[in-house]
Amino acid sequence: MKRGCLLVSLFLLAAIMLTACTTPATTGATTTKATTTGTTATTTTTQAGYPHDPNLNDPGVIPICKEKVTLKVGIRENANVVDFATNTMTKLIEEQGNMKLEFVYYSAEMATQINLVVAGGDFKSMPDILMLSPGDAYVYQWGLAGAIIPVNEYYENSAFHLNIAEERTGVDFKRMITSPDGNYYGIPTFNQSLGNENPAKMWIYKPWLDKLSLPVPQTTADFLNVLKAFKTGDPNGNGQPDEIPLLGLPYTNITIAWMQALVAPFQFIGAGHYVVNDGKIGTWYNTAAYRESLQYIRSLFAEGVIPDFQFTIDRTGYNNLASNAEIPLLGVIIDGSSAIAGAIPGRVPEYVGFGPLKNPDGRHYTAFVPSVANISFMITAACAKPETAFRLGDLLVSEDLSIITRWGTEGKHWDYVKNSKKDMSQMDAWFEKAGYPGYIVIYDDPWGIVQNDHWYQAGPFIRQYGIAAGRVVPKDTPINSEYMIAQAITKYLEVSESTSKKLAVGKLVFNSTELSAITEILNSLTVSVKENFAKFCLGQQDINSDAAWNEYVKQLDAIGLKDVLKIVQNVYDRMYK
Ligand SMILES: [Ca+2]
Repeated sequence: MKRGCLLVSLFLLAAIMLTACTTPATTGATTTKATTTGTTATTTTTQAGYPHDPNLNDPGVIPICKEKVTLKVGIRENANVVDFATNTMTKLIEEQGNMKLEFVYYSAEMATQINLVVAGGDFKSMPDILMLSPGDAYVYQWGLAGAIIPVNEYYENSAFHLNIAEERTGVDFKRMITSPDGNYYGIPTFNQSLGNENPAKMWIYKPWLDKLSLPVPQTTADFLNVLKAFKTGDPNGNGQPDEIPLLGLPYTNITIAWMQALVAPFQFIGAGHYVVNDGKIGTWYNTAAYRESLQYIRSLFAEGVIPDFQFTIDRTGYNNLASNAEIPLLGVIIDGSSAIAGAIPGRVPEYVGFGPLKNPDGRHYTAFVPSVANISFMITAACAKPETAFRLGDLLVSEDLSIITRWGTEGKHWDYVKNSKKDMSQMDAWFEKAGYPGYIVIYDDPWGIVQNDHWYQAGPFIRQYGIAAGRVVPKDTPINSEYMIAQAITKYLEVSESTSKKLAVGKLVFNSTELSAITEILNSLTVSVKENFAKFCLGQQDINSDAAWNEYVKQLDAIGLKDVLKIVQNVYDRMYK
């Protein structure tokens, strides 16, 4: 009881602090832990008079149900989970919920299987709950068909952990799961990831800078000079002009890290097509600023500091050059993924993070790609206890279970740092400088193996930045991709926060009419943007020629760019205005 009271006080204190605080970056370090045991003194948004299912305790009270309730849960089979029915996480949930979970298994094609049932109209044959992320189009389609139910009133009256999750993340993720009819048809997975949100991070080979007595470049102009010096100064010392100053990963999508990093000093760029400016939807790839970035990138190709084979190299070719055993060949690597260190074995500590590059005229952006929430828990029309089912989903997004579903049993596989069984003086928090102090300690990571401790992230969970970024590691942990990201990211976070976040378009939920109107046009636009990017970079089209540029812009309009932007504007207004 004492623990419950303390936790409630902490929660209230945290809630007050969060109310007073409007900087999203600081909410990652929130230590709110609000599962209360056997007490009714909880804070909820429950409205007096809402006719709750009488078998339910107040939101946030454990157990959820007064009398035990059985729920049928539709879930994908997972070869890495021995048996959901006997799983340790299941047992914990059944205890906290006073529930019995009966699993109904589907194949990897679960979305297609469910869609067939929905089309057949036999909703009552479905389990009470569907745990999968079928994508917004299916969610809305199934909701309109009446196969899954809207849960807006439960968000309003019966949510507990969802409300705390909103405080933990500092994001109103409900916006991202709002269907075109205004309904929420489920509970989401929302995983805030610093690394993924900032995909175009840069590392430079420090021994070459030292050899040539050059400082770490800050601006686009510095950067060009450094790359030229790498090309001509033989910094690897073998007497051969074999240095590749900059080589990026193969250009496969409409954006790729190296391109984003080089466009960003001129024009904000995200991961897809759109940019928002004071509520107006546009794109990055038809602006005068993008043209300037192309002029800059063309100059890098013209100087030979990015090789022309950038546009033909594949991943194997890239890896071979990056990991060349005898002598280092690559000056700068640009990547967003957790595979960075794997590409440069033996040289990881020698590549130091830098950027984002500043434009000498003062422009400074990062490529910023906001984390999105996707529905991964739906209650079907077959469910006789929908509010109880909702409470199960609400429980799953509690901080504890959101960690458990990835890292296993608390106290055995991991602990919050405050409960650590390790000597914390021997542990490092790599992201502390970026604003994320140590938060959890992992003893033994049951991932990538067959196990029966957790659900392998099936179903919903919500994790704020501070969880993954707050993993502490033993001081003798070898430098790896995580370390590289931690070492590079602080400056990216600052610039994202100050200039780029507000230009990034978050999740857009389309209806099927909108989706079918834009899909083919977007595919054609992607092809055109990619082809023309390559041609301008390689000098096959002259970016300094107004005629060539105007022709490119005209081509985009002919494909239907304006039509797409008009539809997307409507969707954006519907969701965010
Ligand atoms: Ca050389």
